Amino acid sequence: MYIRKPKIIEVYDSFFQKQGGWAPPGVSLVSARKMWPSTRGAGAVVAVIDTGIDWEHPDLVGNVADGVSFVSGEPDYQDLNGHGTHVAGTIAANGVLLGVAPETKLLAVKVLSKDGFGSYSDIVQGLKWARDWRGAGGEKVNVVNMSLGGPFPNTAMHQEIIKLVESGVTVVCAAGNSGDADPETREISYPAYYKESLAVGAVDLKTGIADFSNSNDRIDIAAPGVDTYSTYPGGKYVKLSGTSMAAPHAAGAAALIYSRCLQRFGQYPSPTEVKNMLNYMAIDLGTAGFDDLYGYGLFSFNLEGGQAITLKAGQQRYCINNKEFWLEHPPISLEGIVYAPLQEICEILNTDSSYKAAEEMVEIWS
Ligand SMILES: [Ca+2]
Ligand SMILES: [Ca+2]
Repeated sequence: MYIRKPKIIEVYDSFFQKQGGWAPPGVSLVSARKMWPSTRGAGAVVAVIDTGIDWEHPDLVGNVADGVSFVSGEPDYQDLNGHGTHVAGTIAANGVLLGVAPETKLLAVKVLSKDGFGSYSDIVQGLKWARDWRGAGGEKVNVVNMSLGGPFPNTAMHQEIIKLVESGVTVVCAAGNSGDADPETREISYPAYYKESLAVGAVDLKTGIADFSNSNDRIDIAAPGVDTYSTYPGGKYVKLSGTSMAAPHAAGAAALIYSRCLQRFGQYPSPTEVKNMLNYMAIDLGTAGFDDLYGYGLFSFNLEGGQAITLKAGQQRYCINNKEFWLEHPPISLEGIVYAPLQEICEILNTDSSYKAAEEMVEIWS
């Protein structure tokens, strides 16, 4: 069982210090901000099964409610790797950088060592700890994020995941990074491939599939997982890539759904309801309908469900579900790939359009 330690592309120490409450492009692409007027994730708890969390990071310190370490030689849940802190920030950073659910509480469940390795028995213990955990007010874990995986199934881990789901917990898993951008070849990783899990593939900020993202018949949804900005130990912010970065976008989205349902209906949704909601709201990408690369598509709180768009270079006219709309700037074609500005894509998809870096262009699928 392992994570691929992603290559750090850039480290930002000072750039973000000047910003305030900045939602990174991935958080914008899943349109988290559309949910924030009703909920920012309060009342939901997400357990991050990973390398621990840097609980002293200024953007995480308010949200890390508890933690535990099952890694021998690492007695506390401080993150000595960086992976878990990055995952945690995408779910619930609340400071200079904002995660998908900035008011959700995090539990740091360390099952992977500073080198990114862990045993199945440690992971099983971590999952059981998350299932048994109760907060001071009787809170329970709503969502488990597992940005980890391996090629072989493990019965004990599977049994524990089944128990979690039966007790009302949504288990969100990274689809895996062994992909080849080819839907015809299947890459399988566990726990993502268990039918009880919510398997998340990665797209880039242009909504194209990440070439490393596993493809198979149990991918649920895709989420941003390329050049993802998030928190890093030592008060830092870095950009990382991997399905490990995509899963926490979905875990944060699930936390928003748990929080909203509690607020609106006085009870939490079932994991099946959460999964159906995430799949329903996904924007259909790639070939029409469910496919092995994108699953049901890019998850976003567009709230319309099931829409697919087709844009053509040089044409301002486009259709969503047979309804006609017009673009301000027609998409352009570069080396055979059609691009449109990210801001316009956000508007078309009815996602958060607050991300306005003019130079960012988005690849258009057709
Ligand atoms: Ca493949
Ligand atoms: Ca599709």
